[in-house]
Amino acid sequence: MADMNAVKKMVGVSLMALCLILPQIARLQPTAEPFHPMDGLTAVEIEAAVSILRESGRTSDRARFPTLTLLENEKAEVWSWREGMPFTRRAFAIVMEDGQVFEAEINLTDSAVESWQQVEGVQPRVLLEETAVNDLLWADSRWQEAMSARGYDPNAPIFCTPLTPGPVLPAEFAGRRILYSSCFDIADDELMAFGLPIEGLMGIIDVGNQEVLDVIDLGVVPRATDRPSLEYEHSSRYRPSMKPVIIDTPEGSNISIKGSTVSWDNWHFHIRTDQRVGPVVSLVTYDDQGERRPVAYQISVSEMFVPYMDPAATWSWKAYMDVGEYGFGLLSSVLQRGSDCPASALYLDQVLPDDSGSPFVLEDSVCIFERPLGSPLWRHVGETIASVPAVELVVRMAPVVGNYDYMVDYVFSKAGDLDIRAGAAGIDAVKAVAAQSLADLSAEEDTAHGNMIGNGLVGINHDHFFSFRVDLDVDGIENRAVYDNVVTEQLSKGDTRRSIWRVEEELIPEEGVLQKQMGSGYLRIVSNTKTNKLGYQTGYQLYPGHNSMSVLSEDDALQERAAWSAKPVWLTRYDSKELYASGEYPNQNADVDGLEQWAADEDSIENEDIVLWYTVGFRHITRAEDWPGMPTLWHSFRLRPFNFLDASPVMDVVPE
Ligand SMILES: [Cu+2]
Repeated sequence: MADMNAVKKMVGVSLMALCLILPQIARLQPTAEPFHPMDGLTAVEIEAAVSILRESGRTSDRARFPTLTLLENEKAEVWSWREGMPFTRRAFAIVMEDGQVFEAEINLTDSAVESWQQVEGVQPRVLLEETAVNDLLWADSRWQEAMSARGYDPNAPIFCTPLTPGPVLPAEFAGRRILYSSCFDIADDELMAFGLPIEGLMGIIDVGNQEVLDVIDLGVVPRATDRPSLEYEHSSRYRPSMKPVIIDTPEGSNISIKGSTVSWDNWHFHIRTDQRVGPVVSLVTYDDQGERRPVAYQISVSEMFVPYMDPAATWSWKAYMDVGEYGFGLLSSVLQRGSDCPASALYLDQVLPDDSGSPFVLEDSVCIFERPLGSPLWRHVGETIASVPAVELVVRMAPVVGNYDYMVDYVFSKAGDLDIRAGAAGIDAVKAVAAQSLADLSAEEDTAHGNMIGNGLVGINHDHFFSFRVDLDVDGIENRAVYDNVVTEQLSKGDTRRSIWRVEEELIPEEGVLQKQMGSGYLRIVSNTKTNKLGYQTGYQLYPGHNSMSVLSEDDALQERAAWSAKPVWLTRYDSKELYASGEYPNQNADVDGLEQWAADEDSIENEDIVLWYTVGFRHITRAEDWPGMPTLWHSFRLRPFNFLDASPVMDVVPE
C-alpha cells in the first residue's frame, strides 16, 4: 500500500529535481507535475483520476484499479510538442468493482470522465491483494487433510503461490475469477521460497468470492532432500574474493536528464515506467550533425509467454503471461547498487498506483549508466594506428515475477545501434519427484519432462517468449518495410565460380507475419520521404539475435492465445490501441486476441506508420548449473542504422 508520507515528501522535493542536470545527483525522483506529454502519471494525477471517477458517482471506495495509466496524446501532437507548449493529460483506467469490469478515460486537465463503459467476460490482471491465499486454503477441510498427509499443519512455514490458471478452465468455473495455488516449504530459506515444492497438490480458488472451489491431490511425493539455500553465506566455502572491477565515471556522468528526457551522445529519448509493461522508451531520436532525426516513437515489452511442458494435472495449465497477468512495472524490483547496475549509475524512482488507486514510489527501479565495452568501436592499423573505444548507454529495469528475476535493457551505442535485451535469472520452477538421482528406478519416468537439477527435483522444460513492440518512425511516420533477400546466383560453366549470392530487395506490402527465415536476409524499415546522400531510402535494419520459437501445436489453447510466439517478426500498421501482443485481457482468456487478430485484416503497410513486433525466445532445457540460483542469461536483438546516415557514425569520435 502507498506510503503517503513518502509520496508527499517526494512531491515536495521533486520540484528541485525537475531542473537538475546530472552529474550532480545519482538518484532522480519523480517530478511533481508532468513535464512532458509522455511522462507517467504523477502522484497528484493518480489521486485526481481516482477522485474524478468517484465524484462522478461511477465508483466507490470498493473500486480496484488493475490499470491506471497515462492515456497518451495523439502521436502527431506528441512528435511536434516542444518544451513549454501546453498539453492535455488523460488517464486510462480498468476498474473492478463488485465483480464488474469497466474501462474509463479520464481527462485530468478538465477533470472530466470522457468515456466509461462496462466490459463483459474479462478478467483483468491479478491484484496484489489477491495474492495472499494461504489462509483461504487452510480454511478448507480438503486442504487440511491433504497437507496433513504431507506432514504440514497450519503453523508450518509454507508459501502458497497465486497462479493464473490459463485459458482452459473447467466449465463449472466459467465466469469466476480464478487463481490456482501450489505451495512451497520455506522452513529452511525464505529467499529460495520456490525451492522446495509441496508436490502433487494444488488448490483452485475463486478469489472474487474468496472460496476454495477444489483441491487436486495427485498423491504424496516425498519432500526433496536437496534444500536450496544460500548456505555459502554460513560456510567458509566462498571462493577467494577478487580485487574490485568497476565501471566508474571519475569526471562525472555524460548523461543528462531533464524531467524524464534523457540525452547521451547523439541519442535523445524519454523514459517512463508503466505498471503493465515496465520501462517505456519513447521519442527516440538521433542527433545527426545537429538535426534530431526520429528513429522510434516507442519501444517496450508488450507481453510474455512462459509455457511449461508437463502434462500432470497440477502442471499442464502453467503458461504464464507475466506482463498482462501480473505486471512487469508493478513487480519491478529495487536495483542493487554495484551489482544490478554500477554503483555510479543514475537511479530513478518511479510513481505507480496501487490496486486501490493510491500512488506509491518504486525506489531505484530504473538505472541508467554508461559502460565501456573494453573493445574498439572502430579501429584500423595502417601507417598509424587508430582505435576508438566503445562506450554505450544502458537503461535497465528488473521485474521479479515469482521465481524468475527478469531484466530488460535498452542499450544505445555511439554507432547508432540500439540493442534490446532480455535477461533471466532467479530460480527454476522445480517439481519434486521420487527419484533422487538418475540411478533410481523411477528416474526415467520422473525426468520425462525436464532434467533433474537437484536431488529429487526436476526443472520442468519450458520457454520464455518476450514480445517487444517496436514502433519505429524512421525519419517520420511514413515508412515501408523491405526485406533484403539473399539469393544464390548460378554462374555459367567455365567461370571460376559456379555460384555467388546477390541481394534482391522485396517490399513487404501488408500486415502480418514476416515469412522469412531469420538470418538468411534482413528486414529494414525505411523512410518513404527521405534519402541519404547516395539516394538510398534512410532506414533501420533489424539484426535478429538468438530466438527460439514456440513449437506447441496451433490447436493448443495455450498456444492459440499467444500465436505471436510461433514467429519472430510481425508487422502491423500503427494503431494507438494495439499495445499488447495477446490483447488487453490475457488472464483466463480463451479467445484469440492481439497481434494475430490485428494482422488478420492485412492492412497495407506501404508508406504507412509501421509497428515491428519482435519475439525474443529462449527455450529453457534446464541443467544442474541452474540450481539453485540460475546465472543470468541474456537474449537480444539489434536495430542498426542502414543507409540512415551518409557515412560512418564513428569517424567523429575522438580516438584514445
Ligand atoms: Cu526458464
